[in-house]
Amino acid sequence: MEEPISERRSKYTYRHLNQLLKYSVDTPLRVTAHIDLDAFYAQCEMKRLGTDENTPLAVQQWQSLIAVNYPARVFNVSRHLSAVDALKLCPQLRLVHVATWRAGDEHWDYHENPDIATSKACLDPYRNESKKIMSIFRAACPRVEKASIDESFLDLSAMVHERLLKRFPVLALPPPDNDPSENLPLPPEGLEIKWAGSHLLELAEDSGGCGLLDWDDVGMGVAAEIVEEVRGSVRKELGYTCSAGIAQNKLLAKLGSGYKKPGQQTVVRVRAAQRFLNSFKFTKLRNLGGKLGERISEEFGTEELSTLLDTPLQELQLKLDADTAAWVYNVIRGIDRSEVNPRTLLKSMLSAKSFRPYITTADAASKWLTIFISDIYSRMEEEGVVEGKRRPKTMTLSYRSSRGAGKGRSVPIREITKPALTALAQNLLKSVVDDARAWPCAMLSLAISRFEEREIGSVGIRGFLVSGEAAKDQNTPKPESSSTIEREPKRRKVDEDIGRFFTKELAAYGDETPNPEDLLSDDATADPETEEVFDNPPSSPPPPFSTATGDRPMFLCDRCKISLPLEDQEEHQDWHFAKDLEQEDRAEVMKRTAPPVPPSSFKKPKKSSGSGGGGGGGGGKKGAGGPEKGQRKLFFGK
Ligand code: DCP
Ligand code: CA
Repeated sequence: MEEPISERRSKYTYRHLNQLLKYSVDTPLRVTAHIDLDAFYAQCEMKRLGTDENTPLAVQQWQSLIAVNYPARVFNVSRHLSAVDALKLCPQLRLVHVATWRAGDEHWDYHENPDIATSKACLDPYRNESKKIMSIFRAACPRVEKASIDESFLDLSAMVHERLLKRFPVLALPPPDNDPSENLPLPPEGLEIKWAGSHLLELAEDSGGCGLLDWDDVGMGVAAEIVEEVRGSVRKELGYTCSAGIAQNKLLAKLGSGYKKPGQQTVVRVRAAQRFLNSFKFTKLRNLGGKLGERISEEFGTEELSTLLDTPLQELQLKLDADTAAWVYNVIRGIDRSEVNPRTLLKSMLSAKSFRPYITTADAASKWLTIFISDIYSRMEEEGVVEGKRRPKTMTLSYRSSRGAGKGRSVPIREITKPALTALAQNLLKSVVDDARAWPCAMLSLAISRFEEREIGSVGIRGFLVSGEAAKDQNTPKPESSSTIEREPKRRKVDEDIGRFFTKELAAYGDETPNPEDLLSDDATADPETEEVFDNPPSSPPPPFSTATGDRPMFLCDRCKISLPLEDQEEHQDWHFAKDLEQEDRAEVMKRTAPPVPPSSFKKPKKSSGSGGGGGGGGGKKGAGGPEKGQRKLFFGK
C-alpha cells in the first residue's frame, strides 16, 4: 500500500544537505553555474565606443573577425568571415580593430588600420574588463573558477544551503536520532518554484513528472535566483549581458549556458539532464572535443551520445584505458565530479609574433624580443611575480623558420628584474642567431614557465593520493588547466627603443632554404646552460583542408578540429608549436625531477601523465581535448 503523502520522505538525506556547505562533489544536491559573456570582445568595444545596442558590430584582428555581436549575427555575420565578406553581408556593420602595440609607441592603443608587419595585437582591454567581471562574481559567490577570459564556473552549493535553511527552517532541525543518513522531509506540498525567468529543459519521460518536487529542484530554483542576481549586477555595474547554465555539475552547467543566448539562463534539473545530454554529439562535451572524442568516435563508429550510452563499460574498457573508459562512461551520463576550483594557477606566460614577411636579421629579432619582455614583464607585475608571490623558473625562446622548422631553447631564470630577464632573452637569442637554420624567421615566441607556488605542489600531491572516483576525476584531462592564464594587465609601457627598427630588414627571404637534413641534427655548439627542448622537423604533414560556406578558403586544424580562415593557418600552427614546446619543457622537467629508477630494474619509468596539473591525461602530449577557448584565443593575441 502506498504511504500517505505526509509520511513520504525526500530521496535526499541530511548528509546530502550538509555536504553542500563543504562544496562536496559527492552530494546529489550540489549546484553549480556556468556564466559566459555574450559576444564578449564585441560588447567591450560597444561599451568603449558608446555604440547603440542594436548596431551590428564586429571585432577584427587583421582581416579576421574574432567577435561578432548579436545584431550582426542576424545578418549571418560570423567569426569565420573576413572583414570584407562580412561587409558584403551587412554593409552597415561597424568594424573595430583590436588594440595594438605599434612600433614607436609607448602604449598599446587603438589604431585605424594597423600594419600586421609592425604591430602586435593587444588583448589588454578585454582582460581588464574580464577582471572587473570576475570581481563581481567573486563578491557574489565565495567559490568561483575563471575558465577563460569570459567564462566562469560558480559553485553555489553553500549559498543555496544558506538560503534553503533560512526559507525552510525545518531543514535546520537535527535529523531523527541525529542520524545524518535519515532522509529529509519532502519540500512543502504545493510549493511553487519561480525559476527566476530561466529556461527549463524537459524532464525525462520516466522521471515521475513535475508534481513531485524534491530538494534538488528547490535548490536549483534558489540557484537560479542567485545567478539572475549576479547577471543583473554585471549588467547594472558594467553594462554587459551574459548567459548562464545552472546544473548539478560543471559539465551540465556549461551545456546549459549555451542553450539560449544572449542574456538568458537555463536550468538543467537533475531529472532533465540525460534527455538534454542525449541531444548532443558527445564530441560537444567538455574535454571530448579534441583527440579523445575523435578516437572514441573512430573506435565505436559513432559521434552520437545516445548510441554510446548503449555501450557497456566493459566494452569501453576494451578500447580505452580503464580510467578514461570510466570517465567517459560517467560523462555521457551527466556525471561530472570535477570541483569548481577557485585557484588560478599560473602556468606560463607567452608572448609571440608571426612574421609576414619573414624577418631576416638578428637586429629585428632582438627588437621584437624587447616587446615580448615588456609584454610579459607587465603581466608578471600584475601576477605578483615581481613582488615575489610566485616565481617562474624557466625562460624559453622558440622560433620557426620560413620552412616550418622549429626549435626552442630554455634556460633557468635566476633573477626577476627587467634588465636580467632582457639579458637572458637576448642571450637565448644569440644561440638562435648563430643557427643558420633559423633564418628567415617566421615566428618567435618567448615564454616563462614553471611557476613555483605552493598550490602547484598541493594539486600534484592530491592527484597521487586520492583514490577511486576522485582520482579518476583528477586524472581526467582538464583542458582549462593547460591553457596559459590570460589575466588583465594594465595599460603598459613599451620600451622607447622598440620603434626604431621596424622599417628596415623586413624583406622576405628568397629561396635560400636550409637543408631539411640539417634541421634534424643536434646542435653541438649549444651553451651548456641552454637546454634544447624541442625540435620540430620541417616536414610535418599539411593539415586537411575544408571549404567553408561561401568561397572563402578555410582550413581545418587536424589537432584541435576547429575550422579557421586559411590565412590564419600558419599563425595557428605557430600557436600549437609554442604550446607543444611548453608541454615538452614541462615533461622534461618532470622526467628530471622523478625519483631515479633502481639500477636492478630494467623497467622503463612509467610515463608521467601530463604536466604537473597541466592537463596531460589520456597519454597524449597535449591531453585529450583540443585547446579550449582560452587557448585558442592565444594565437590571436600575438
Ligand atoms: N575569441 C577569439 N578567437 C576565437 C574564439 C574567441 O579571439 N577563436 C575571443 C573573442 C570572443 C571571446 O574570445 O569575444 C569569447 O569567446 P566566445 O567563444 O565565448 O564567443 P563570444 O563571447 O564572442 O560569443 P558568444 O556569445 O557566442 O559566447
Ligand atoms: Ca562568450
